[in-house]
Amino acid sequence: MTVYQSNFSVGMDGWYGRGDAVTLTPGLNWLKVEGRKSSWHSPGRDFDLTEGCPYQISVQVRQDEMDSAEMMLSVAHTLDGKETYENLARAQVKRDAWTTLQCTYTPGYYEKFVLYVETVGAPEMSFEFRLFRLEAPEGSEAAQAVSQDTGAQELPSLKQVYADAFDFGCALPGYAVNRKEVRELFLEQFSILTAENEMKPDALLDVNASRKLAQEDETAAAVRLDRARPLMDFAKANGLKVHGHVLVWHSQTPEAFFHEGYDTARPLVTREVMLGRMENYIRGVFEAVEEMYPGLIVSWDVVNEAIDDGTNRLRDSNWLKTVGEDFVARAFEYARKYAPEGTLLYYNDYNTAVPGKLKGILDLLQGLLPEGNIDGYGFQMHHTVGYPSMGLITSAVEKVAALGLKMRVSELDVGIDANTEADLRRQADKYREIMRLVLRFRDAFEAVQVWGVSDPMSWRSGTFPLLFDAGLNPKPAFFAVADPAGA
Ligand code: 9MR
Repeated sequence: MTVYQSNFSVGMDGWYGRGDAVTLTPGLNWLKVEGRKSSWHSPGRDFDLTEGCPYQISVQVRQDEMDSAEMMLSVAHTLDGKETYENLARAQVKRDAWTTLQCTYTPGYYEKFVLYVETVGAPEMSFEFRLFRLEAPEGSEAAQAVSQDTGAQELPSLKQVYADAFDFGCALPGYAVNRKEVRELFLEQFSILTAENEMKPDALLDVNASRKLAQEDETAAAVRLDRARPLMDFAKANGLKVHGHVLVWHSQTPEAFFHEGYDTARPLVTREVMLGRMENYIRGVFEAVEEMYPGLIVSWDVVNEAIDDGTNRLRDSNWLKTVGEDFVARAFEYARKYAPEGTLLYYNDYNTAVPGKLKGILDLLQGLLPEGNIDGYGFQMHHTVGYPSMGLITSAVEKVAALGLKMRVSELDVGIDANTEADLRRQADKYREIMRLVLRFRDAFEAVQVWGVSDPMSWRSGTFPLLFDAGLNPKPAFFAVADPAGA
């Protein structure tokens, strides 16, 4: 477990300059080390380390003065008033590239320990460091000692930051449940989970079983939960809420669903048959979930992305072809009929901030209101730092809010061009502005969900769009979301 972590979002956290003129200045989430005159001049911090405990220590360092500089993580320990030193880890640090120094260190008996970061040569080089982390084995004496100590700088928890306003959640793919560090981070930060792919029709519809049943009854639709189960089990075991995604969608839905005998070589089924299949599928999903996970799913995306980006009317899809224009209304009718009481039913879409598309979405929502089966609208918000502008996003939220529907941000991510400090700052600013907007409408918003835990896990990993980096370290965007009122 992590027994100490510096994220430097709040001050110096006990770090000080070793060497007369050494200064430490806080940056975005790092400390800058300047004024060095000797290779041992360094940032250091006193640690109360337990003898014999195998600590994992890591820190990230960066410099922009040399093509490459060798840097070290070291310890100064004192016994009977005498200070001695050990170099624990070293690495070549290339210009402008955050580089990790890491080691396992098992302290001997000493009265005092100072961990510090120094250079090999390069006595006057300035550098930056961040994410100094100390881990001790679960259950060890050191882990217990430090967990009672308030010295460790905990990361803020997003679900706690927003607890009074709405749920803060995240999409998770099934494979990630096997990663302990992802599970731990998820539980620390998020209160609601969405299966990234495992509850879509191509995961839940059992085509082979449906094909067999269709020999007797063309309207049959068989459902299986196997792909969703690891995620649902994880949520259930840990008291997370689940948001269901998605019942009716043009994409990630087996083509066979729409054909006679579930056979893609045969024609599309009639409206009556497709309505029967839609009802049986929706009923089947609610029944299967209620049987195994009663009360776990608090809300569903009933229909996803029905509006076309070009025409701003219903997109051409198998649903439109078989059922016709009222397929959205029928989906909500059936969802309401079979959903456990209190389940919130959403229409979910992207590009809401694009004025033409917004008009199409508002028309669709307005048409659904009289039947009373829709509870809310989900804004996907797959954005970039440059687009759409906050003005467009604000206007979209205001217009949907005016319909009196509940709202949620269902799939938030903000892409950048490159993983540079400048872009990371702009990304943090955009996230912060979005959270400020959502807070303005906090009475109507039920949840905000980011679409993935860390950048490499994102569906658009090339744009580094999420709150945690490849090492699951919090990015500037994380701290912005955790402190929306900040500067
Ligand atoms: O993140 C999902 C990715 O893993 C899938 O390959 C992709 C396939 O369509 O779907 C992604 O999730 C989408 C979500 O279901 C609906 N809104 C857009 C999301 C990003 O494409």
